[in-house]
This record gives sequence, C-alpha cells and structure tokens, in this order.
Amino acid sequence: MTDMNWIDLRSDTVTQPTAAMRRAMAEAEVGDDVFGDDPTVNRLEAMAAARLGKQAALFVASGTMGNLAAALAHCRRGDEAILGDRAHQVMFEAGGMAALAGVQPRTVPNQPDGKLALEAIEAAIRGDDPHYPRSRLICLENTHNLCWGAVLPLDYLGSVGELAARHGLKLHIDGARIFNAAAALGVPVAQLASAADSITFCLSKGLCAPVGSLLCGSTEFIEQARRARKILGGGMRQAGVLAAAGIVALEQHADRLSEDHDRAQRLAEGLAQIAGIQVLNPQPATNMVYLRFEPDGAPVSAEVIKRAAQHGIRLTGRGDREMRLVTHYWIDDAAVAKVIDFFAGVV
Ligand code: TLP
Repeated sequence: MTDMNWIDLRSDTVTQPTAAMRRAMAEAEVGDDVFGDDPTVNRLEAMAAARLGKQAALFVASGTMGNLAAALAHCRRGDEAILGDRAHQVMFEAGGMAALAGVQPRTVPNQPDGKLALEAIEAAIRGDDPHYPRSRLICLENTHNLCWGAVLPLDYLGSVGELAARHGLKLHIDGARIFNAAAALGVPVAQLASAADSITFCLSKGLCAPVGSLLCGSTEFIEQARRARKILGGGMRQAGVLAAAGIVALEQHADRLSEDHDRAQRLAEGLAQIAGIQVLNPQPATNMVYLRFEPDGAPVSAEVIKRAAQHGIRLTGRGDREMRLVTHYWIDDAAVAKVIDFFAGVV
C-alpha cells in the first residue's frame, strides 16, 4: 500500500498519510465545495481560521496556490511585493507572482536568520510617483526554507507588521511550516500569525496530510482569495476527502513537531562528527539539516545519492556539494542512526 520502507529525507513533503488519515478520508462526508456545501472542507476551514486566529480560511491545493491567491487578492496588476531574495515564492514557485498575478517581486537580501532587515524593507518601499510600481505587499517566510529552517521570532514579526501598517502595505506570511515555528518557539501558532494580514500554511509537509494548504485572513480578504482560487482553477468539488486528512493533521500532528526538531538536532550532531562533512546549521532551529561535503576528496552529492538509494535512503542535493536533510513523522530514531552510519561509511 505504501512505500514506507524507504528512509526519505528529501523533504517533509514526502510524508505519506497515516492510517487514521486514510480512514477519515474513506469516511468523509462530502458536498460540492464550489457551492460551499462540503461539510468537511467547511469544518477544516473553520478549524484553521480558529487555530491561526483569523476570521476565515480557504482550502487550497498547495502552498504555491495559497501564496499566489494571496498575491492576487492583495494586489492589482503592476503592483510590487517586497520579498526576501531567498524566499520560496521567488525561488521555487515558477515565477507565478509575476506570470499570473502581474505583481513585480522586489527582492531585498535575506539575512542568514531568514529576516529581512527593517531598513532594507523600508528602503524598498516606493514613493508616490507615476514612474514607480505601487508598493502593496510585504512577504515573509516562517520557517525559512533556504535559510536552514530558521524561525522568525514574535518581536520581529510585530515590527514588520507595524512597518507595513505605517506605510499602508499588507503583510503576507508564507507559513508553509508555521507549526514548526510555533513548536520551536513554544508559542501558539496564532501569535505568529497575528501581525499578518494573511498567512498560508501547509497540511502536506510536517503535518503529514497528503494534499492541501490553508490560506487564512479576514473574511473580506478570503472572499477575494476565493475568487482568485477559482481563476487559478483551484475550485475543487468533493474536496472533503482531502480535507478529512487535513483535520486529522491539525488534530494529531500539529503539536508533535518538536520530536522532528529533536531528531534533526541528533542528525546534525552525528553528521558533524564525520570527517568530510560540514554541517552548515549545527543547531537546527527546526526540522532541516544542511550539510556540505568538504572540498578535498569527498564524493559529490550525485554519488552519495546513488549509494544512499542502495541502502534504502532517499536524499536530494543542493548543487554538487550541499544537501538538505529533512526530518518528519516517518523518520524515527532508528532511521536517524542508520543515516548517520551510512554517511560515516560513505564519506
Ligand atoms: N517547498 C518544497 C520545495 O518546493 C522546495 C520543499 O521540499 O521544501 N513555501 C515554502 C516555504 C515551501 O517550502 C514550499 C514547498 C512551498 C511554499 C510550496 O508548497 P507546495 O509544494 O504545497 O506548493
């Protein structure tokens, strides 16, 4: 039924649904969600809104769709959004913000801790001049994928929210892994969302559900986002079969993520002992470990990936000499030990 003999560290997106999720999916009560009458989708959206401390939420197919629907709902064509140069929205969403929302991304440098310097944000905000695009939106990412799974702290989020409000801009958070951030900080997730006008979070990463994300915000914003979702072809019908797994994800998986963080820590510690490996984030903030093979004599990523597969381990590279390893629900202590042994043997 599943492919669970693999130790798959390529991402937390690889998480397969649990038995409880599969049961809930099979038994889900459904309706036509475009008519608004899928009770399971409605329940998931209400749960998500309550959990994130927002008025409303919208079930979307993916994190990418949630971020794009947010851009469409906040902005008009020709507007500008300020984002980090390492943001997932800039790096890995196929340019959708520009291609489909007509929004120009204005990047400012991401600091290694995932933040954008407040001065850099402020300097990127356009004055009122017909030459310029209109600054409309600031986007943050929490946790920050390419910044080693870094967590943006509450006071920083508050400062950016205040800056956005002062300039009449909206703040969107790509919170694909916002529950990991909440676990790392030990605060309710709603506190991490409170400065934002909108936030996306994913069910299909650390929360283990097979499909789906939620976009959360004010009732008025979600009405706009619902239209945007339709434009994107994301109005689904009996989507309750998917939402049912999302409900289990929120009920059973949102509060266990520090286990994954502990395992990432142990993985980082084990790998750091191995000559030929430099762990780039020796104290992982969340569930990601980034490593680099030391230049001299070490095999490059492609060879390691090939050999790992022969040991039942799935890895993916970031260029020739770097890798990101992601822990999740299906990575247990034995898997961590096996992966460390593998690297010790191969490097
Ligand atoms: N990230 C994936 C890849 O696309 C890189 C991963 O393996 O980490 N925001 C953030 C911060 C993400 O990390 C991702 C997925 C998304 C948005 C997009 O989510 P999906 O894949 O559901 O569109």
